[in-house]
Amino acid sequence: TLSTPELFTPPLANPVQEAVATAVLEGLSSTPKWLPAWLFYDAEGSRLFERITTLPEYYPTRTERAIFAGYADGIIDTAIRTWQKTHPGRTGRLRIIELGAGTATKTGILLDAAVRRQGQTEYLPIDVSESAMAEACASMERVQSGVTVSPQVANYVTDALEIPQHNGPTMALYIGSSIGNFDPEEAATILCNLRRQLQPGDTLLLGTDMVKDRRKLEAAYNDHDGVTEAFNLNLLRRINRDLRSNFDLARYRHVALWNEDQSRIEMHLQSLREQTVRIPALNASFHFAKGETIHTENSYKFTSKSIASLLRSASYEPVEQWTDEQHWFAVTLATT
Ligand code: AVJ
Repeated sequence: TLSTPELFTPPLANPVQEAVATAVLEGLSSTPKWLPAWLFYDAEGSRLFERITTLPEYYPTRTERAIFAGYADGIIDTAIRTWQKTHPGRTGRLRIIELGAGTATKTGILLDAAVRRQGQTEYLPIDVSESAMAEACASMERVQSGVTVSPQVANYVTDALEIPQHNGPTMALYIGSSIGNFDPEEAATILCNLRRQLQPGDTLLLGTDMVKDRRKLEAAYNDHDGVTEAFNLNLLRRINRDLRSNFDLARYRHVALWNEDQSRIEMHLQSLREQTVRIPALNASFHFAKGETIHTENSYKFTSKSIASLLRSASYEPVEQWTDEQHWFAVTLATT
């Protein structure tokens, strides 16, 4: 329960804090309580996520990287050929754009393949995090000769994308199973918005984590070292900092479970006792019953069928799919 916020709460220092305030007020006023997954990614949260990607239990990152390592040349070739089918006799260099580029550690493999094929390529990473993008650009331009990087700081979920014109094929990357954070309707909306920026014959390369054994899935979100637990709890620390609240992290527990009906891993923070938390920046207090949960993340898992139906619902046509031997992760190329 919420003590009604006053009509005018004092404005916060910056737009990010404003967005945090709006999200936290909405989510913690709801029943059941929830918070959006983008709140994880303050500086500490981004560092913790980078650590998660190296954990033995967290297979998605290394599996997708292995798929890229094995098939990068074929992926680039298929993207170019797909465009050439709708543009007979025309040539033009493939450029690569990336949604939610983050630090873009896997993208280098695809950029290398594009440079091998055509001598040079243009790379347009789009991300909300200015710091992550700066890091990505620095590492990329140093290591990859032949790659011209034109970064854009934008929120591809909330803002309209504006991608410059190009004489040649564009391949848009949406990898790392980032799409998995969104429910099927939101996911279709994001892919539709992207599609409006693409030309006939352009392609989308979509990375998706696949449905598999419950134990394997749950282990990936309940790692032995507690890094995922720290990542989940860090959300409360972030809210404490941005909204001057007093969440006691020791009074919440990390929970991650496979929801088979919804085909998703769910992460929650469970209150270990009855408690009330004051959030000065919202001029509000929130009550927690013992055992009450905040739903902090969904991570949808896919099948070849559900990938195709998501793509078709956003008006794409699947072209080709690459996967690992165990079918743990899939990388799907689709065209407009
Ligand atoms: C970045 C959304 C792909 O869902 O696996 C990792 C985030 N959360 N461990 C995922 C995450 C907990 C990750 N994605």
